[in-house]
Amino acid sequence: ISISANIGNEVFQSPFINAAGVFDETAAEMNQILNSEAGGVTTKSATLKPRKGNPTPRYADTKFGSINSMGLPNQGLDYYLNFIEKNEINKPIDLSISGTSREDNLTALKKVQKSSFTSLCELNLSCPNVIGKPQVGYDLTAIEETLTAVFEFFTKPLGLKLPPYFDLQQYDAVAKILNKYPLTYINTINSVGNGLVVDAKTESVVIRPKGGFGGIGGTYVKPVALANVRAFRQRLNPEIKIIGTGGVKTGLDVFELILCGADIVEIGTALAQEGPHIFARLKQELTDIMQEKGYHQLSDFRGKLKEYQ
Ligand code: RRO
Repeated sequence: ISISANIGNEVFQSPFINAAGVFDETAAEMNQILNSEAGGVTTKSATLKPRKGNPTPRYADTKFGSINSMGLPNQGLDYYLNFIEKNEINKPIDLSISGTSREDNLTALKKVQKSSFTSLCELNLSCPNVIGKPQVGYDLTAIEETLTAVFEFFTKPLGLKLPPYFDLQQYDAVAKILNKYPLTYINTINSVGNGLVVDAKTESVVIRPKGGFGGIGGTYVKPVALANVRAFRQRLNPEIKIIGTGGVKTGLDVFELILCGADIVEIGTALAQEGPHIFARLKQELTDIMQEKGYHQLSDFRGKLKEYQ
């Protein structure tokens, strides 16, 4: 059985990697991902300069997932470019960029364009936690203007990290815009922004920033992730690949996202809770399911979700 998958010119020997923001702020963490059964590594969304992020506590595990308002703590783009340059990494890299303004995103992407980086670059248009900055992914005009500006100079493989959408006409409108550009992939979904978790015992919120509001991940969001992957697969040009992210905890979750059309999947909350050995478990569980169903490769079932006639 092969569980390899391709995005652009990159080959993932296994179809799962860390989601941006989990086990990827420092070189030590990224090396743990690279030394696991993960198919590649994603870097923490980078800004031009290092950032400390929001005040703590800013992440909490909950029964069915997590809530976070990290606020983009990261070591700065140069740190991640340097990590990639200095280490001979033999797995695909998902270099995540998340400037806090369009100008910063363009400056960052110009830097990536000039660098020796050749793997996948992902522009995060969906961070819900930078105080005072709405998610660009919910502003269709801003998406279009950003992409127009980016593709005037950017020629490396580019992906977009999108927020979850909840209306079928939103998918139509977003896909219509994305299909006009030479995107290599999208990554859907980011956390479900600005949820609220309550601790009844203390009668309090569980994270400090923004009065307790934060991005929700984990089991809660799996149906939203499945829907976003499926809806975009039905609408995007076939050349645009899809990274499916949201609520993956088991090999069965990986199977379901691929059935909806994901090329590979990313793991956030479950990786934060279980650590990088989760990838060995996912590999075992996914291959067991494929064996039982008689599938030899991911393309045997990718996107083949059945509907009632
Ligand atoms: O750092 C964060 O607060 C964060 C980011 Br950039 C993001 O894209 N998604 C998220 O849930 N948290």
